Amino acid sequence: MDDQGYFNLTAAVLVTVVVVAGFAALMWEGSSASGATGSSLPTVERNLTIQWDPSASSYVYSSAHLSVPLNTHVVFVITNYDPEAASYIPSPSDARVSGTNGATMTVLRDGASSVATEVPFAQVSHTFTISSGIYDVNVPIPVASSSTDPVQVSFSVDFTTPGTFDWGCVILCGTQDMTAPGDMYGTITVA
Ligand SMILES: [Cu+2]
Repeated sequence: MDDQGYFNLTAAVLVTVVVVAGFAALMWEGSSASGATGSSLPTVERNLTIQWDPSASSYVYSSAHLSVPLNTHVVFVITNYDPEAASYIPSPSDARVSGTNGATMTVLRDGASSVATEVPFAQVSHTFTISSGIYDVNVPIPVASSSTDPVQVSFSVDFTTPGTFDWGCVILCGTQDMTAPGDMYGTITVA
């Protein structure tokens, strides 16, 4: 190989390395941003658990009152231990995902993750719903595999308007008092 050929080969390898590295960086950006889909807002995470509460004799959300900073990309992770489906779902839209980034959620069950836009009626356990007019979010939470093998749902919402908004479960899921804070209802403060 003459000098010119060697130079061309070196340049080609260099260009390939730069292109591959750039593409890998793009892929990493996409995969690390958990539902961000291009959001430039800082990300915070909020975790909720739906678990059996002996004193309430029902499954309840772990936190009633949430707060998130204004102008953030909030990733919610909800872990559900309830294996029972709700007895009554008032509207078909209660079983569909709406108002989240991409109008999707990610479901993690038994180590397998999938993106979903709805949950079959017979498998809806609870919902996480905000109907404020400013934030209109509905996420159907599927049943757990068993009471010791939870299902995990994650989704993101960008909060860019301040205020305090109600959230709750909007289906008949068997809990005694649907309006008791800390049970199946609460508030989210954006400030
Ligand atoms: Cu519920």
